Amino acid sequence: MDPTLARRGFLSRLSAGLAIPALAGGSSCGRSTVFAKTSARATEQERDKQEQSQLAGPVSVVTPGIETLPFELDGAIKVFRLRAEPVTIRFQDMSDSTGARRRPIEAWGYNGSVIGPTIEITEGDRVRIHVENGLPDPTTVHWHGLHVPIGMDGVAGISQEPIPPGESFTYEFTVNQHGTYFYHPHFMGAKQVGMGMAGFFIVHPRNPTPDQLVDRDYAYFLQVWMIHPGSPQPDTLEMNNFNYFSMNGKPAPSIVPMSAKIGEKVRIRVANLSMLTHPIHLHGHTYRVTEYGAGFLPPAQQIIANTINISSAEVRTLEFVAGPNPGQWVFHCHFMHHTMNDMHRTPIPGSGGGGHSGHDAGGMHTWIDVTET
Ligand SMILES: [Cu+2]
Repeated sequence: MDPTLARRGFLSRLSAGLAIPALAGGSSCGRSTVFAKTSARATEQERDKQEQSQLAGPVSVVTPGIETLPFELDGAIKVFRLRAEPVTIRFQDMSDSTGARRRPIEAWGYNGSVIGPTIEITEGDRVRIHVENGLPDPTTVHWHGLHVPIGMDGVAGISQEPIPPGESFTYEFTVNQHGTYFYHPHFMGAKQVGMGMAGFFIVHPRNPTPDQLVDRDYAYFLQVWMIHPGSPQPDTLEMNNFNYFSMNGKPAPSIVPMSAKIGEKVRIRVANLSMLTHPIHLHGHTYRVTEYGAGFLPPAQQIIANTINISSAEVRTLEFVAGPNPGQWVFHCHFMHHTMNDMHRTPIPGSGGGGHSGHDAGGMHTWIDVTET
């Protein structure tokens, strides 16, 4: 089958309302198992999922370690459910020299996950999103970058009253744009975003051109944290100093990595909702920056690079052909202090991939496993 037609077929099915399979790897709730095994298993499952998707056409977005939010159909309306709630996640406890211990972090997220599950739709879709507030504080949800009616913009005190604890609010709007967007609270933002609340909102183009199609489509969300010694709670008053740096709610070596075969076209969508800028670097490849978080850039405005700064509330979408050299090519923030956990240099024994003895870094540091077959 013509791969372009196959991909378009998939997008049609996506818009027709087939639920997207959840990514293996589960929520970001704590795991005290050996992370190397966890990561390897997640990678295998993710590879299986992607290969199955390829048979049917294009791939859906994979947010490594984070589920894609399922939906129900009410006529043509895609109905999603988000519950804002406290979520205990686990970061490396660097007081443990074996690297095995994890410390609980009392974060806030959605549906038991930090970051929240990824919403994935197609341009032209109408969505209804029921938001239940399971937090002790009021909250709202803002749809960052989407052209919604003012009453759906989620800004407390401006476009709606905040949702009290225990109550709900329903957002409904039609999305007539494509690109990589995200959702986050717009009530007590410094606190609630700082507690971890955010998630991807990804919109596929209704009629993609062949150059907008890829074989692997990944998404990573950047966050920073200040977790004081002995405290499980993020310090959301901190403005300058942070000691944990996460991608999809986990610092390395717990970040679920990517994979691709040589010759496959890979897309990585990176969103940053932290208080810092992150220069994101990929080894062994040159990527094309195809999006600044508002849909595809015209080709003449796309640039090539191997490192690009992503400032707060920005998105950069990077595309490249995997290879020609196989290997585990690391993908990380190049502020080296952002590749540490709690100001400690790793490696952590037993945490590496590919048979190596240990992961060389913490923080915002993962890789893409490029293989021959
Ligand atoms: Cu950084």
